[in-house]
Amino acid sequence: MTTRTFRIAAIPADGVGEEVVAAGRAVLDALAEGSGGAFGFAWEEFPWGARHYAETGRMMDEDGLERLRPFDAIYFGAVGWPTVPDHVSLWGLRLAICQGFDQWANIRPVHFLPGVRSPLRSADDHELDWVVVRENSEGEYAGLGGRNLAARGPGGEVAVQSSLFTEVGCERIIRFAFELARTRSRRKLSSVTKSNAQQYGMVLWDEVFRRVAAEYPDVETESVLVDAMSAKFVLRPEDLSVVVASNLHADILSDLGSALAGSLGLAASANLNPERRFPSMFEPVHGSAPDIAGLGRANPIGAVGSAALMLDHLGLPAEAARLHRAIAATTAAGVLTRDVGGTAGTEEVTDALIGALGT
Ligand code: GGG
Repeated sequence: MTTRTFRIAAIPADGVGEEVVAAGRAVLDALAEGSGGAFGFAWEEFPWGARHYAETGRMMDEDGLERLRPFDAIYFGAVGWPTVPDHVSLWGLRLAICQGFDQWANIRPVHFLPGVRSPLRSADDHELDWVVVRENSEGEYAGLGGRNLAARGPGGEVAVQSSLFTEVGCERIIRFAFELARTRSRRKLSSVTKSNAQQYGMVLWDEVFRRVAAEYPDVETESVLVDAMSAKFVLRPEDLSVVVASNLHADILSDLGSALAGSLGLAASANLNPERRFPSMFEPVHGSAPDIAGLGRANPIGAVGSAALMLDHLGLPAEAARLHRAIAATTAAGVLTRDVGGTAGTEEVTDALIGALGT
């Protein structure tokens, strides 16, 4: 039998990131062990994050991207800690990797899990099965702008934060979302902007969307303003399939989506460099949750779902499907952390997931 060993860089980073990455690694190693040697993982852990910042003044080493480049994938935890300003920790690590490796497509699936209570499910028996596609390289997160302390005299500081929308950037993410919509049973793509109020970049986005849509007559489309889409998430969830939006809008909508599915702790994500020139990065949507860090209470399902997205990317779709089945079997059996109404700790859920790998 041919053994394929995948080189994975693990970056637990901050807070509950450590607990959920450890959980995900345990589940992936158990999966590999059960494969009879068909595949395996060679892990290298990078101790970057807020602690590293306290010791070195940097969230990651200066040569960090060079060191990550040879890996098949990056498995990430969460970034952010009260001792470091949030914009410093985010730009110093997570965004440095996403932008440095041109991971321009951020995929955030949202769906119900058996046994998990949702504010939507109690209201009606809707099915929830969406993928939020987030433009991950420009938009509101382009890092453009500046502050002028002296602009208007004492107390009159002025700050400018610009968004960047390029035709190439809009087109590649919109095309990516159309291709994804084509693979789904409901072939529908919803594009989200605020182009009535933001008349340059988001109008460009809308124009590109219309132009690309003409090439996909088999995909139903709609353009919706972000405020209306927030309401639609709650009121007409059954009307959505794939949702594509800018960096900021999709960030907010995907948090709303995972809360509607039951908890942010369940949400998985993939930061993809679709051309595969650089490694892609897989991480739960949630942040570092300082309030519960170190208590063994973090929900590992977002991280394990992200591991499933990583398996798909590595060319192991059957193994990815096994992980998804294990997640559903675990929640259906009522082994749930507190954020979804249970009492189990991270380790108990992890053990249940490993036990359910045969399902
Ligand atoms: N695992 C995701 C994470 O650490 N998120 C922290 C955060 O603040 N992210 C902002 C963003 O996704 O733009």
